[in-house]
Amino acid sequence: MKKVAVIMGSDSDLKAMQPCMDALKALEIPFAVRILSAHRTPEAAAAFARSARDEGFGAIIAAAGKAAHLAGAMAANTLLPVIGVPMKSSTLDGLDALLSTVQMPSGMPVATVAIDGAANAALLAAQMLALSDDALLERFAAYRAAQRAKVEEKDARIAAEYSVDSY
Ligand code: RP5
Repeated sequence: MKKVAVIMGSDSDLKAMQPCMDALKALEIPFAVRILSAHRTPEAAAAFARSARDEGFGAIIAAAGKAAHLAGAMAANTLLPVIGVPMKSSTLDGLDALLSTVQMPSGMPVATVAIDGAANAALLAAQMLALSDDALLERFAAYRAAQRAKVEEKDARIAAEYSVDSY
């Protein structure tokens, strides 16, 4: 099955990205994690993106903070879909990274999730891979069903505890 690449600009992004790895594991999607920077190791980052498809990856998740060009730099060097995760790692609380990641020029899309939206990046990658993987689609549907059941359980509990029929 296709793998997902989880690329981070720095090891300081690792903790915020842990929910991404957790979600990929929960969905039994193989993945690789690398620290590659658009600014500090630009050649290595470009080389990874160029070979990712041949290496068996089906999607790239790129997380970076501050002047976050990593996702865009990945997209520039691959035909694979790239999902950008803006990191909150700055005095601007991630707004800088959000704009740097989402504001791609026409013709070079990056699917940008929320600031620190690590889990959603994994889920979006899962949906991409599930387009051609029925077993993964079933696991993703089960995840959705479990999520729905949790909300329904909370709804029933809160409704019973807080609702008022009459005075
Ligand atoms: C970005 O700069 C990284 O993605 C990280 O979010 C931020 C800070 O990096 P460090 O200075 O902590 O290595 O490139």
